[in-house]
Amino acid sequence: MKNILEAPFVKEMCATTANMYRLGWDERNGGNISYLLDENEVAQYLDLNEVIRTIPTGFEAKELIGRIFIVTGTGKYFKNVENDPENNLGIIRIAKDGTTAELLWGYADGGKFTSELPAHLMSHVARLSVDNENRVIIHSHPTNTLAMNFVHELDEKKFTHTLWEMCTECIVVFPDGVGILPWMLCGTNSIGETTAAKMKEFRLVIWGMHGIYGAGKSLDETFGLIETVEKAAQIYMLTAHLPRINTIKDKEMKELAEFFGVDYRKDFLNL
Ligand code: 2HA
Ligand code: ZN
Repeated sequence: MKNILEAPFVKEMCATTANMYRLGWDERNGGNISYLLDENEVAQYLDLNEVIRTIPTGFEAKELIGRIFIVTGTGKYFKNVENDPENNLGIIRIAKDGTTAELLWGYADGGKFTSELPAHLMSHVARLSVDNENRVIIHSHPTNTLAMNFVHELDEKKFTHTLWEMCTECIVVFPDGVGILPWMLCGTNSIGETTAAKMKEFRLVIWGMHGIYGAGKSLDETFGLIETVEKAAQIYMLTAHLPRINTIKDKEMKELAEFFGVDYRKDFLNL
């Protein structure tokens, strides 16, 4: 059996959480990540018949029975993952009943998965229904994206349009735009269901005045999506109070989307 601490998926979780912490997006226990793993890959590092303990999830995820995820721990700090993965991360498998998580590794101090597991697992189900290669869900509190929530209308078309206008590459990176939920109580099945419903249409979903959810095929791709939104939001926050002299025009955004061959939200442009 290979050393789990050397597994690429553990190292990637360490690198991603460390990057996000240093970018200032994940203060204290803010943010959480879940990453769907390949069973055969995990079997090189862990005995899949050895369940350390079982933890109820509080909801049913029939579509994910038998699936294995690495997930950040509840109450844990992104700041600490890199130096202590075994306490701050866990590898869980959704048991045959669909409502129990079987712990295969991690949460060594008796902890458990993030309180946002409902939003994560329901989002995995939603994304997998439209893209069977989706593996990652990331939740984070990126500073400028959050700041923008307080000064910009929380309307999906208007918010996406503003972000697209801020960086030339935005419409190419997230042509599907950004979904938005109003402020809601977090950590509940209800916000999980609402997030997942949006995730059928968008890979990025803003939780009003809280943070953002991103979905993708890999940690890199999902991180990159959030990073691009955050960069656009930063440009917006640096310029929103200044007279706008130049702007990327809607016909230029259309030109970009067509040149790069992306399927973009045409109804989010004003042409
Ligand atoms: O896990 O970010 O939304 C901490 C959070 C909850
Ligand atoms: Zn949060």
